[in-house]
Amino acid sequence: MSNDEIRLKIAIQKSGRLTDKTLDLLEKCGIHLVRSKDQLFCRAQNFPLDVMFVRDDDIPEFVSMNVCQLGVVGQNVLEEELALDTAGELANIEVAEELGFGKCRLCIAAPHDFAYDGPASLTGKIIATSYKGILKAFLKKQGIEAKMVSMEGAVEIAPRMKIADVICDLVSTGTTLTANGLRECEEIMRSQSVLIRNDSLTGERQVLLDRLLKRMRGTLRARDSKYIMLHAPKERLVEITKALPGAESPTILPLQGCDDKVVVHAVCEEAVFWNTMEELKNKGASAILVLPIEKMLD
Ligand code: PRT
Ligand code: ZN
Repeated sequence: MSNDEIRLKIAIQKSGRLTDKTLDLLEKCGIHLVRSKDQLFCRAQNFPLDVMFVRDDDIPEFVSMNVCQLGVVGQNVLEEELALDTAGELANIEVAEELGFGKCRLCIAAPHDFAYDGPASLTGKIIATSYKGILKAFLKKQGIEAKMVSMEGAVEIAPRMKIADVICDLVSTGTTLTANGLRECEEIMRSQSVLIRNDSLTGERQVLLDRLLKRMRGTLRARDSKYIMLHAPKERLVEITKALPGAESPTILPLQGCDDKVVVHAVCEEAVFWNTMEELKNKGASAILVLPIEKMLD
């Protein structure tokens, strides 16, 4: 391998909620990483990609500085870094793809006895948060004056400790809020993890990114898609194919030894639930098989 081989560098979370899903996505894109536990840098053997393991908060800056051309980070972190970046240094970051995992929402949550009746109820209150940038922009947009207290972790204990009246924090299942006697009052933003890129990629690096993106999109589409096979009576074929969720052009094949039925194969780019299968059966379909799809490439 020559030393001047063009390679891409991607920054991903070293250890946290996004790490396993990001590594899994790379693996499904055919990128094999052999990583020891404390390693901060890893070279993929079968794709010109190097992986840097860092704290998620550092990822936007690394991508902006072209230390890494790519990064995987929650939209919440990206938006927060952008909100704090008054000098516009991060303006060269672009979102290349929404990755669909790490879903959560940034919310205002308050103790049960706090009378919340819209954002105006926050006037003059103290809000504890790790997302001062996003929260400040939200309050400004709503025309509300409130005090913010920065907390880097355990934000949910702030009201009980009398540090703040309410909190602004990430929620996914809501269990943490419930366990701390809080309820969700207002959603400020929805988040999921995204692939970010430096907007100045050109030439061979851009070609590499396009290849990687095609693989990622193929993996992400496959994740949400199913392959359906079934037998359908010819006279109900139109009805049955209409009932297939998110299937554009099914393949229709003859069924050996059976003139009044055909075989239907279709890629459904949506979840296939039991009630869809029951509906298909009620319309006369039989031998219904739903199979997972591993990869897709158009
Ligand atoms: O060390 P490093 O700085 O890299 O990691 P971190 O501690 O800042 O981040 P980490 O690993 O906790 O989260 C990484 C990303 O995962 C976040 O930036 C979000 O994009 C995403 N994510 C998805 C979440 C959650 N869901 C989530 N539930 N991040 C944090 N939480 C926390 C939340 O702050 C609260 O404490 O989980 C608790 C609430 O969870 P529920 O399920 O009880 O509602
Ligand atoms: Zn972090």
